Amino acid sequence: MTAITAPDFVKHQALINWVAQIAELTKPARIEWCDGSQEEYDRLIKLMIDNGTMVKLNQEKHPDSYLAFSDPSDVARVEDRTFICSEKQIDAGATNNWQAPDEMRAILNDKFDGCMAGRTMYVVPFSMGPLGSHIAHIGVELTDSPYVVVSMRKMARMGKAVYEVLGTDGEFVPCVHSVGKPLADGEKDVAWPCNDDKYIVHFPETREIWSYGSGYGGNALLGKKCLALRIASVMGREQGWLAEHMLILGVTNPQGKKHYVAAAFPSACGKTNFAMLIPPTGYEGWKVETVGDDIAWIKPSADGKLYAINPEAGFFGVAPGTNTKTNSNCMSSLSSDVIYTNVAVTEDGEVWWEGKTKETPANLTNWKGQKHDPNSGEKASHPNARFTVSASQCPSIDPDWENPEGVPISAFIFGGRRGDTVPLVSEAVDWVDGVYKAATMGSETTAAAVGAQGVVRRDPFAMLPFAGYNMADYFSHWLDMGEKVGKIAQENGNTLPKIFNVNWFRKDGEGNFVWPGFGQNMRVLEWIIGRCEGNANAVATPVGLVPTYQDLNWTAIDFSQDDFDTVTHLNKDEWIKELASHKELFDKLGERMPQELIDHADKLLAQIQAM
Ligand code: O2Y
Ligand code: MN
Repeated sequence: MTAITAPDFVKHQALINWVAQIAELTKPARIEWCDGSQEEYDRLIKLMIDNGTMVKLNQEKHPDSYLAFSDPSDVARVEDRTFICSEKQIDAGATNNWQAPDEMRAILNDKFDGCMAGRTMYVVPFSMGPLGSHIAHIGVELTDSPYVVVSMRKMARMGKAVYEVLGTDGEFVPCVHSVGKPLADGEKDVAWPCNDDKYIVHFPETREIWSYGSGYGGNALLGKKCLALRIASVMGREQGWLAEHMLILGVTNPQGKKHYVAAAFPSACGKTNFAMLIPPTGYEGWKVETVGDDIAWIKPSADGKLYAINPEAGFFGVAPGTNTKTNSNCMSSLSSDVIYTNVAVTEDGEVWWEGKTKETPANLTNWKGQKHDPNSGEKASHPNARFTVSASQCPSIDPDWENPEGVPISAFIFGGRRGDTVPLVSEAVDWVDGVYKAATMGSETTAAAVGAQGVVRRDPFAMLPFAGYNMADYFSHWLDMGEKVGKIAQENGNTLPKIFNVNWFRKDGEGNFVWPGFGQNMRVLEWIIGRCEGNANAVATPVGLVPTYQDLNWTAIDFSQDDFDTVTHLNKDEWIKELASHKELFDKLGERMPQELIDHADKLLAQIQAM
């Protein structure tokens, strides 16, 4: 093995040996051990501006902010190139791409051999979760992308302090990333190096992540979807906790009583907006605060409560559609120190995206770096254009968002985009019913997704692309947690969080959305909190406990009983079809589907048929 010199602040010999081993394989021109300093960040930003990867934005309008344009072929996560390589295929399950670990290692060895030639290999230590928190975990990403380094500094706790927590023998998840574009001697680099051949690979048993060919988002910032969801979900199952695709928010009522809820939504359901909700007129004295916008790690305490942390330190949010009306807190978060990717830019160096303002500014440069033609029908920013920003800049950030103990969860909320069938809100009658609701979640595809629009795609727990193991086993893990933690909670006079299902997207006969959404979702949140407190009313239906019109607060809104009926009515035929679709999902998930959920489906069908 090539001997390498690590800086004094790295005292972990196994880590140094691993870096040497990966360097021997990938053959970078140099190795840089990142310390997470401002000097390092500024130097890498300058390097990327000089290379043409990024442009500096108007520093008056966007202080310390930059814009990167990716290669047009490298704009989103690549689910069809994402693999869970467990020893046995059944352990990856029906919803994950699988290849035998030995075969995949042979492919990766070939791909990574010399793939960093001519480039710098950066060693990026990061903590998912507050440094030193008992809920946090450490990863080290080796990457040949400076864009990844600067982004990881915003999205995770990155740098020297992580080595202190690691000490001489601390545990870390090894993550290897390459854009897959080696440079020959003297070859000029391109602005956004990447490779058409992409592999996003997870080895759950050895807890390793290997990513090749993409420099974008979830494919390349390996702390996020790869570690904090796919690998962490495996760790959670083994160790008795939950790694979930959930936002976390805190709600305080005018009397000062606070509850935290964790909520899972598939993409294109306004997850970031909900995480940063601003209570509407009529809700003076109420406060909603943000702990996280995407991922929650949830661990039980000794007395059977569930405590959650946001393992991330930043937001990697979708820009299009974000404006001061849809998400004013988010817009304020973007006032400085932001890395934008694939948005459009004005002549004056100001960023723009579809939905930012009503009028499209003149003379835009689009996300491909070309002059935007407003008559072409093409969008100026890519639909998956992103901002990367520290969570600490969010005006609604919760005072406890970095509490190493986490925050206690009172309710889980699961939601999808459904034009029909699914009511505005329903409460599960018990834990099993809640797990069933989450397991059968579905959402209609939108223009932002590949494939047909308006088709219901089942996305259990919003974890379809993120469960690092067999989805049926994942359901069993949730059921087990309910049983084990529920028992401990009961012994200690506590209760498990209640589980709710929401749908902001019901349409009327003309195809119009009826529920106003955004800040008005507060009305549903108030009812949910009321249910947790035991002071809100609900009636039983075949699909759960629901509010009547009188049970929601209609102060300062014109929303009639008829409107309410449109967003809540239950149609027997629609629900019979819905249950048939759940059965299809369960059949697909195969032999490990928990019998408890199959039996629950039968019970629900009988209830619906009796409607
Ligand atoms: O396309 C990407 O690489 C980003 S995907 C993403 C980013 C932030 C939060 N959630 C997601 C997601 O796909 O769920
Ligand atoms: Mn997400």
